Amino acid sequence: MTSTTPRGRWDSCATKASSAPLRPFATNWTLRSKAPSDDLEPHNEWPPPPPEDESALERALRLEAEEKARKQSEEIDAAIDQDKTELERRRRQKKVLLLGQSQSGKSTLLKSFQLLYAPRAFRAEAEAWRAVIYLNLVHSVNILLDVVDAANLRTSKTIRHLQISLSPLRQVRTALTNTLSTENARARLSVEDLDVEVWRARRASGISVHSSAWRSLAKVSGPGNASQDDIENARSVIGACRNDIAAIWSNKDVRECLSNQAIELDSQAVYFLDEAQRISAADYCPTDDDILRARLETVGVEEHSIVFENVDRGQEWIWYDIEGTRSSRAAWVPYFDDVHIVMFVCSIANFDDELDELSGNNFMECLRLWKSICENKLLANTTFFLFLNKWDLLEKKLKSGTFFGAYVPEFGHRSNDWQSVANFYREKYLTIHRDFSPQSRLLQVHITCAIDTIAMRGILEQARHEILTVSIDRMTLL
Ligand SMILES: Nc1nc2c(ncn2[C@@H]2O[C@H](COP(=O)(O)OP(=O)(O)OP(=O)(O)O)[C@@H](O)[C@H]2O)c(=O)[nH]1
Ligand SMILES: [Mg+2]
Repeated sequence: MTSTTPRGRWDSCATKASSAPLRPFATNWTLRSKAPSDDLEPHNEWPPPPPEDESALERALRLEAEEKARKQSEEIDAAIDQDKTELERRRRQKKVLLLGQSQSGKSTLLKSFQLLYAPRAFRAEAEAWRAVIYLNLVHSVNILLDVVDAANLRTSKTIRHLQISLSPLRQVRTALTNTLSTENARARLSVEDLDVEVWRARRASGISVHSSAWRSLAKVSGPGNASQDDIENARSVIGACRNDIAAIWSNKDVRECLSNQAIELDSQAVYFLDEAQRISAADYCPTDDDILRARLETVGVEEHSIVFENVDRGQEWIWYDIEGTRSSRAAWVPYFDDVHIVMFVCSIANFDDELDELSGNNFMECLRLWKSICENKLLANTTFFLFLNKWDLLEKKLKSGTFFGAYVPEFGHRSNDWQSVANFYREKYLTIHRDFSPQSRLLQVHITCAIDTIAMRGILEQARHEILTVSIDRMTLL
């Protein structure tokens, strides 16, 4: 008869089954049976039958050992289940990389996607967007104040009154920027601060705030919290300035100044000034449209997990939203390795932005960027989506008298309407994709207005469907 105690037997079995590490309940477990007829016969039952001559102490020790083994086994089972779930989650996970120039609409596209497929998560962040929306509004008012200062309109009594009454909004802008920013982003904003020449040279915009900082605002609350105090202070100052904000925005001298100084406010600045009365009300809550319009320059790379709440419930897509400035592009490459989908966003409305002498206008710059993405070997097997975005602003620009052909001679004498221009873009981008891709690859092209939630619903649903279910035949093959 074996002289091992029950505990000793368990230890030896655990050692024997070491290929299924430390797993007492594993089905390939082999125990030596105590049957007298065949002492070496294996059997798979656990726990094994107790020895016939077991003492009370041995029994207590055996039961204790068995209980310990059972717990350990359950823990291993749970860990294996967790690993399987995690593996399955990762298998079903899609990784999406958003690429494109700054201000092309990458973050807005992501917001539209989240609004459509994870509306509860989208709306749960509404409170955090409040500070960003206040910042957008006061930033726009400050641009008007800067313009008025530069034009020296002090002769007008109304303007003088507005300059004084709205001056607290300068401190509000600084406080909100500090609340929302990292040091890095703050430095960038201060460079742009108060410089009318900068506004004149390019469109008036540029709110640069690191999102990882501001998103945490949704979670902090309560009196005494510095961030919340700043937001509450902003709310009350903006509320007190409510009528004067409307007054400066509708003032015809101010409008004239803007046009004399060739300052073109961005569409989101116009939106927030138009909506100032509603936003400055004491009971204001950010709407979906406000959130989509809010401008917050992406700094660095942001990773967003979107878990589908309705269709494909539980499925997770990881989005990498990347800063679009020219200087940041080297930082994109590490993300090329591991993504399933590239969504390239191109604004078709700012073809006339002049860059430096070497780069020419923005139309050429964006084509070059698209070419460099197409020919990148790391992305050879990735599915591509191209969003030719901001057709609404393109239409407005062309209707106001800008001739596309003046900036892109190759356009020739085609009709100067947004559809012809958008189709021209489409052809150019398809040709580059065909000529420079390392191998055949799927590409789907959409002409979009990322802030139009109804139109985006159809487009994003089509994109999601193509990614997940539809055969490759329906995609545009090279
Ligand atoms: N009118 C209009 N505005 C748009 C459209 N798409 C985006 N916007 C606005 O354009 C601004 C810039 O969009 P973002 O999504 O922040 O641009 P981005 O590409 O993420 O820019 P970076 O973060 O600087 O790289 C935001 O205020 C958006 O609301 C569009 O199709 N039409
Ligand atoms: Mg962005």
